[in-house]
Amino acid sequence: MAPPTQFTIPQISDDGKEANHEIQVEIEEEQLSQECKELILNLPREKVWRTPYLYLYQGFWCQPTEILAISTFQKHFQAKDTDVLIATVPKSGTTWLKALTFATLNRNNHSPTSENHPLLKSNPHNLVPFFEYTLYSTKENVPDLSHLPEPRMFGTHVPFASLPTRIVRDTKTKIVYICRNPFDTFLSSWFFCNKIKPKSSPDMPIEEAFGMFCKGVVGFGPFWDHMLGYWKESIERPEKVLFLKYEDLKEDVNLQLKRVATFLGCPFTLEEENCGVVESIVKLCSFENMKDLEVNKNGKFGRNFENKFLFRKGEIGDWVNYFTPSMVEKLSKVMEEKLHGSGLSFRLHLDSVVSEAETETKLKK
Ligand code: PAP
Repeated sequence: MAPPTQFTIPQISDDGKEANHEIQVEIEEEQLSQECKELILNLPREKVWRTPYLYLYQGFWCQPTEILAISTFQKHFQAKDTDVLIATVPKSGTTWLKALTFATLNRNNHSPTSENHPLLKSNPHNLVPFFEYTLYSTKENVPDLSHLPEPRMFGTHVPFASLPTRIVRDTKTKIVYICRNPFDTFLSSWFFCNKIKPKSSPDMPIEEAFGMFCKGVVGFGPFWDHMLGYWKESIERPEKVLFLKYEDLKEDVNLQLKRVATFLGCPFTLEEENCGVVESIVKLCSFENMKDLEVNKNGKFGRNFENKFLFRKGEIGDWVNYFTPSMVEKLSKVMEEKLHGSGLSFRLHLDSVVSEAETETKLKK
């Protein structure tokens, strides 16, 4: 059987020479096409920490290289009815959901108990490639994806409103979305950014990163717009968008996996359930299993990011160990203000579901 397609993107070195902010800006702008430079010059921007600036593009914040990739993706991607898109807020369970979906859709080709399963050799980001980081990451690179085996699986952090109509309207492409309570999402993101930053840059103080997060100035944010875009669509078109939460997967991943399989038109049969296929996929994709794989301990993806940084704790509620009372109060207020009335709520601890209206009161107890 042919091995699954692996996707990689060009590496850029991090030798610690990114001397200062201005030089970094120049290097970055130098590498961009004229078209992109002009586009960026007219966009609102905010100075951030890991990269020189984030730009407000189509209502969300991202880096210049991402803008270029996203606009190429928007122009060129040809969707198919059988495509599956894993859409996520960064640091909300992307790696996990990609693994679960890949294993589920390929279970007839690759038994989840096989010693040669692709997920034992490859990181999920290489098996389910991102549009913006992998497939359209360079301006010369407009890939021909038409020959990939179906169903094709792709990943993206792009907000719903910026997905091309070919995905959203013109085809039956299915979208599985995951997000996570913003407390843990922020914390996971802060840890990750401190790990992948150039060695020469100082660590980002948590208060500073948190301030930007609460203002919405974070990659692909504001987080509330990101969540609400997919949330509303999942309510209006449940056959198009399946909306998942990291906390629900943590609580009962078997149940959520069955929902994913049914949504994607390949429900588990009774026989499969009796044979333990669901459990085998869950075990294969578990945090403990994936974290200990050689590829995830020593492999790299994207721009020299180490796979091991994708596996930190994998828990709900680690934020309690880092947030000060004022941080709790601030983010609770942001959630209340931005999510109020939407019906979207999050589990902040293992043992409680906290709605946006209740968040502040509960946390003060
Ligand atoms: P990405 O946006 O960079 O792809 P993403 O996979 O969405 O990252 O999120 C990483 C988080 O998912 C990490 O959370 P933590 O920092 O709070 O620990 C990571 O540990 C967690 N994670 C990764 N794989 C799994 C898994 N198999 N099961 C549960 N959680 C996981």
